[in-house]
Order: sequence, then structure tokens, then C-alpha cells
Amino acid sequence: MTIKRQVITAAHWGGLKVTVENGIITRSATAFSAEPENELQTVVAEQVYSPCRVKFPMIRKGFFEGNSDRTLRGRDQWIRLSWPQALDWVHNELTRVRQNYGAQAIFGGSYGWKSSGALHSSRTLLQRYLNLTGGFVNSFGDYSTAAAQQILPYVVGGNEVYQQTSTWETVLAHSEIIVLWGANPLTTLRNTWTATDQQGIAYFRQAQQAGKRIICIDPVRSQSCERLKAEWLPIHAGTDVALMLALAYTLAEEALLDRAFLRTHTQGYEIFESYLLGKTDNQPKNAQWASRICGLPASQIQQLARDFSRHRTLLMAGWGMQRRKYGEQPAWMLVVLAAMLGQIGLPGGGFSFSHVNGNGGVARTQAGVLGKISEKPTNFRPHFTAAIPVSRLTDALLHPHKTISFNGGKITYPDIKLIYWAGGNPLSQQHDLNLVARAWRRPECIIVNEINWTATAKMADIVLPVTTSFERNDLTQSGSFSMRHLLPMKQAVPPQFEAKNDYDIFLELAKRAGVAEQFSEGKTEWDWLREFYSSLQKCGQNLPSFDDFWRANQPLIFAAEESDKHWVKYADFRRDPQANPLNTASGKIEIYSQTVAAMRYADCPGHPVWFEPEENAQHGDARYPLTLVTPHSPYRLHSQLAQTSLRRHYALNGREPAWIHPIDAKARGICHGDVICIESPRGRVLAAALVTESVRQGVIALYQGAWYDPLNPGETENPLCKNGCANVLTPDESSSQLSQGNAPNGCAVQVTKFIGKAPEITAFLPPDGA
Ligand SMILES: Nc1nc2c(c(=O)[nH]1)N[C@H]1C(S)=C(S)[C@@H](COP(=O)(O)OP(=O)(O)OC[C@H]3O[C@@H](n4cnc5c(=O)[nH]c(N)nc54)[C@H](O)[C@@H]3O)O[C@H]1N2
Ligand SMILES: Nc1nc2c(c(=O)[nH]1)N[C@H]1C(S)=C(S)[C@@H](COP(=O)(O)OP(=O)(O)OC[C@H]3O[C@@H](n4cnc5c(=O)[nH]c(N)nc54)[C@H](O)[C@@H]3O)O[C@H]1N2
Ligand SMILES: [Mo]
Repeated sequence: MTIKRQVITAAHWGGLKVTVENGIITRSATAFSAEPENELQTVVAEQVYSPCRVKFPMIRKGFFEGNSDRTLRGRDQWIRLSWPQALDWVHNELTRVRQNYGAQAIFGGSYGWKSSGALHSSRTLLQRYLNLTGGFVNSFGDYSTAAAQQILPYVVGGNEVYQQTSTWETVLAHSEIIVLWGANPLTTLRNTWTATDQQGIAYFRQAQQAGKRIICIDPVRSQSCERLKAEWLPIHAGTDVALMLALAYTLAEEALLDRAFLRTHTQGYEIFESYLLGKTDNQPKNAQWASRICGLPASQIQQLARDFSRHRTLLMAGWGMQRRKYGEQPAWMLVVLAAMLGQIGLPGGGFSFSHVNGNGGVARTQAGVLGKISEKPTNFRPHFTAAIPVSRLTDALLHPHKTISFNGGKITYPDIKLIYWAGGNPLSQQHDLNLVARAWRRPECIIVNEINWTATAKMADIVLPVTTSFERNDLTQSGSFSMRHLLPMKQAVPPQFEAKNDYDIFLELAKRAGVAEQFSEGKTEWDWLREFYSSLQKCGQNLPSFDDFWRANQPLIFAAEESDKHWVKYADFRRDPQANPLNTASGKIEIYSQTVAAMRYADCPGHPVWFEPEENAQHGDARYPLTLVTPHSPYRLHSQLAQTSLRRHYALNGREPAWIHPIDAKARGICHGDVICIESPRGRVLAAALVTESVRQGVIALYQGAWYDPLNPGETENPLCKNGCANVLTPDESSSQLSQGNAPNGCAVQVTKFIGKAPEITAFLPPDGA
């Protein structure tokens, strides 16, 4: 007889219903009856039973034997340890490094998207443990929006990217034109930091059905462009600021700009206008000028400016175009363009940075905010704090004690001797991976808690096997702003092999360090979950008891008040800017910022400007005439789920697909499906040519998130990546001195047909001895 049960849980990709038959997961699907399809929800069983899993605590042979050759990382044998042995090793290494070099030598920044859950949050738990044992070097900021989140507070008083935006009800009622500016929401809304509610996808469909004009400005004809049957403006990668300036110029030239709004609600337009009209540099930023840069016809640019000004237009920005060198400029200039159009604060008009990520615009419900574990126990004050910008780790490893500029100040790098990572995959997700791999030879010890044998785990000295979220109990909310659901994350099956929860690993380590009581605050897993749940009850909601909620095995669904559905961002500011000033220096929208200007950064002056990308076809290295963009994939979350059968949706002849325009392919004798080699000044990867008119000529699109798979790592400086990992090609350069963000998009590459027998992909095989 089959014993069948269903449990409700959740992941970044939404609320899940998991079917367990005779103790084995057989199926997974959405937890809700009507929801946009999301294939990411269907592979829970494959995640849990993956051959990629780390089964036991493991130590690298050379490290175990005291061999100081760190080039062995990534190619050495592995030895199995018992849990007590492994925990002793980790404890002793941390103690040794702490005693010899102090807290500044321990890097616990551990950036990453881990799994959802209020309790089993790997990075937080790692940092809680490190705080209690003497402190560590942290990282700040993120890989997602580094440039935008630093510049926008100067411009509009908030970071915008992680803030609620005008509700969809107002968009559907009032917007006539929706511009997806470098945005692919039907893909990116499939995941959020907690659990996606996917509501935004449904709203985009409604906008399409309502016959709204949707325009995609993107070098790639994205999934959203295709499925929403939108107009595609195939802009050349990295040239958005030129297009925005030309739209602004046309508004000025044809007297279509809202001078009254600029006067009452903005600061510094005149200074910017001198630049726009070419008074400061003899280059009017007109449509003809921009056309040569961005590749769209001048007449189309001019017409677009007229259309925007004559219709209620909402400029919805994605984040890919700011994930690049000078990434502040497109974010800032988008706001300036919207200000000139004068529709900011009107329903359906203006700009937004969160409709396309995090399901912004889905009305806030009354749920309140769920409690969660903290990196600092109650009433605990850390002994030591230091942090570097998250994307500067490679630079810090290679150049200890170097001082860099950041946002008007200075930061000096520490000398890192030990890295502890839990919940990220830097050896696939950080940029210029061959350089990262070399930098990772610097520390004396690298410890990784992982579910799978990722490249990061393979590059470590000690690897501790961790449960998936389907092997433990937790809680999460869905919707970054709506808080629409509260989801029980119920254990579907017991921990596989010898995997442990991060919580229990750090509790064991805390015991060895004599701080277990502070780590757990005397609470069990259930005590924590009850406490988090009660934080919602305190928000005034009439919720069932925790036990009833848990037993019911159902999400709680919250609704928005009618009044909250009609919220328009900046409406109050628009109505009365004196009474409702923005949180900027002038209280207005800063087209020119005295504060930014005073930093005197050549790479981020006092108003938005066009910077010619350094790596480009006209002025760059003729050996690399194509431009690479690295969008997020519809069928994985970064490197997560790359090991599953979702691969069938995108792999071409078993390899990562690289989108290439037919003209570029033909010029290189490349046919659809051919194995190709993509090369940048930093490295080479193998991929398969997806010959398509859905990418602009001159641009190559390669999804981010492939598992780094170096051929003969440690033996050569720049090993070929067999598995098309885009970050072998991308530069480790920073966006600017203001944000010190990451800048992967827009690097220069060349593509050639690969001749001979292509090496097999081994990224998904566990290493020797494992
Ligand atoms: N070229 C290029 N590179 C990019 C980007 C790009 O656009 N282009 N995007 C950047 C962006 S926006 C981001 S956010 C980053 C993402 O970079 P990461 O967050 O580093 O990427 P993930 O693949 O999500 O890595 C999460 C890892 O955590 C592990 N994990 C999951 N759950 C748990 C857990 O409970 N415990 C532990 N210990 N581990 C767990 C997973 O197995 C996985 O290996 O990538 C950046 N990299
Ligand atoms: N399915 C899925 N969803 C995700 C993620 C995932 O990995 N998979 N990751 C999550 C995370 S952590 C983040 S930060 C967000 C990322 O969200 P985004 O940063 O918005 O996503 P991207 O795919 O990097 O970029 C969006 C679009 O910008 C285009 N683009 C790239 N360069 C340029 C340019 O120079 N100009 C213009 N106009 N367009 C350009 C790309 O082709 C792409 O279609 O998504 C989140 N959601
Ligand atoms: Mo991100």
C-alpha cells in the first residue's frame, strides 16, 4: 500500500505543494490553484536526490596532510571525515586564525541567495556564530543593484530598487505606454528573495490584454518581449544613457518638456541642460548623435519622445543595465527623463525600479512582517566590525591593505586568511572567475557549507554537507512588498545522507567555542518558529494559533485594503513638494547633486552623463569586436537548479546556449548548434551557438548562472571553461568610485567556431574521492 501525503513549503520560486509517497518525494507543484506556470517549482525531488549533493563532511587531502600548495584547490583528492572530526577541524582552524591574525583575517561576508526561510538562513547563522566568537569581516551591498542603490538616494531620496512602487491598479487604470527598459519581468518575477507571489506576472498579462502599448528596450528580444507581444527596440548594449539623453534632447528641442514641473519639483536642470544641448562639450545630445551610438534610427528616437510626452508613460527599469561600468548613469538619467516628461506622481506615469523585480506594485496587505533569526543575538554588541563592498572581495584578497574610494569616503582592505562561505556560489557568480580562482589561493583556509558540489565547494579545503529546505522546518512570507502569503515550510523528508541544517552546524561549532547558550538563546527550532509567528500575531492580525496553522498545512492568504490599492508613488510630493519634501539634499528631485559633485569622481560627476564604454567595438581592442550581456535565465536562479532537468528547456546540444545574430554567425562560419568558443581578454568558454534574430547584431547573450567548469584547473592561469560560465569572460572591474559595484554586463568578446572534439562537461560530477 502506498502511503501518500502532501506538504506545503516554499522556495524563492514560490509556494510549493510537495507529494511524498512512502517517504520519497515524487512530485512538486505550486501551492496555489491559479498561478502563472513556473517550471522551477517542479523539480524538488531532483534537488533532494541529486547526484551533485555533498553527502558527507569532506576535507581536501593536501590540506589534511599539511601540503602548502594551494593550487591543489579545485583539483585535489577529497577525504571523508566524521561529523565530530570535521567540526573539530573547523573549530581549530577558526581558533588558529583568530589567535594568529585577529578578526580582521576572517571573511564571513558570504554573499548569496541561499534558500528561503526565516530560521535556516545560512549567511545569518554563520555571521551569528562569527559575531559570538570574536567578529569577522563582512561585506555590504549586493550583486543585484549596487550602482542604482547608491546613486538613487541622492536623486530621489530612496534606493527605489527595494521599495514599493505605484500599485498595479493605478497602472492598469492609467498607463498608456509601459516601457520595459532593460527589463524581463516574466522571467525575473519567477523568483524573489523570500518567495515570489508571481502576482506581477499576472498583472503584466492583464496590461497586455488591456491593449496597452508595451515597449522593450533591450539588446535581446526577451521572454517578456515575446510573450507580451511587445514592441522590441533592439538597442546596442550599454548605450541606454545615449538614448535617454536623445529623448531628453528631443523634449527640449520640441518644447515638449514640463518646465513647470522642473521648476517646482527638481533641482539643477539648467546645469544639466547646458550639457544636454552641448554648451559644455560642443556635442548636442540629439537623436542623430545617439542613433550612431545606440543603433536605433534617429526618427524613431524622436517619435518615441513625442509618444512618451503625449501619453501617460511609465518607464519601468530593470537592473541589468546598471550592472555595468558607470551603472549609476542609466539609473539617474532615467529619473531625469521622467522628470522632464513631468508625469512623476501622476497615476500611471513616471518611473519605477521595482515593478519588474520583487513584485513591486502588488498592493501591500495587512499581514505585517514575520520575525527572523538575526546575526546578532538579543542585546549582543559585536566586539569587532568591518566590511568591504561585496564585489571587491577578489581585489581585497589580491591587494590586502589597499585603500579604495567609496561613496565619498575611503575603505582599507583587510588581510584575509580564512574564508567561510554558507549560501552562495562565488566561484560561478562573481566576475573574472579565473582571477577569482587565483585570488582564492591567498587564504590559508576556505570552509564551505553546501548542498551541492558547486565550483565553490570544489575550491574549498573543508566542505560540510547541508540540507535542502525540503529537509527541515521553517516559515516564510511571499511577496517582497505585498506580504501576501504566510507559508509553512514543512519538512518533506528527513536529511539526506549525512547532511545537517546550517543552524545545527553552527550550534555545534558554538558549543566548541563555549557560546552555545548565546547562539540558541536557549531556544529549539520550534521555539524560534513560534516566536517568528507571534511577531505577525502582534501586528494586530487575528491569526490561528501556531499549532493550528502548522497542522492545517496551508498557506495563510492576506488581502490588501481597498485604499492601499490606489497608492501612487510621489503623489504627495507632486501635490505639495514643500509639505512633502523628498529625502534629498534639496527636498526635490536632484537632476544635479551638489553632494555627488563634491566627491569629485571622474567616473560619477554631479549630473548624469554619457560615458563611452571602454570595451567596445569602435575604440576597444579589435580582437574582441562583440559585446556580451549576461541575462538571468528563466529556468534557474543564478546557479541554483542548473543541475536539474530544467536544462532541457535551454541547453543546445547539451551546452549552454549563446545567442548570436545570423549575420555575426555567418561572418564566422558558425551554424546553429555548433560548439563555439567565446573569448574575452580574461578567458575562454565553450557554448553552443543559438543563431537567432532575437539578439541585436554585435551582441552575444549568455545566461549567467552556468557552473564554472575549468579544464585542468590549477595547472594553467586561464583555464577554458567547458560549461559556458559567463563569468570567466566578465571583468572584475568596479562600477565607479561612488558605488564600487560589480560590472559584468557589456564586456568585449570574440566568438569562433570550436574545431575538434569538445571536452565533456564535468561541472555536475562530484570531485575525486567524494
Ligand atoms: N555575469 C553575471 N554574473 C552575475 C549576475 C549577472 O547578471 N551576470 N548577477 C549577479 C546577481 S544579481 C546575484 S544576486 C548573484 C547571485 O549569486 P549567488 O547568490 O552566489 O548565486 P546562487 O546560485 O543563488 O548561489 C546560492 C548557493 O547557495 C546554496 N544554498 C542554497 N540553500 C542553502 C542553504 O540552506 N545552506 C547553504 N549553506 N547553502 C545553500 C546553493 O546550493 C547555491 O550554491 O550573481 C551575480 N552574478
Ligand atoms: N528566473 C530568474 N529570476 C530571477 C533571477 C534569476 O536568476 N532567474 N535572479 C533574481 C535576482 S538576484 C535579480 S538581481 C534579478 C535580476 O533582474 P535584472 O537585473 O532586471 O535581470 P537581467 O536579466 O540581468 O536584465 C534584464 C534585461 O536587461 C537586458 N540588458 C542587459 N544589458 C542591457 C543594456 O545595456 N541595456 C538594456 N536596455 N538592456 C540590457 C537583458 O538582456 C535582460 O533582458 O532577477 C531576480 N529574478
Ligand atoms: Mo541579484
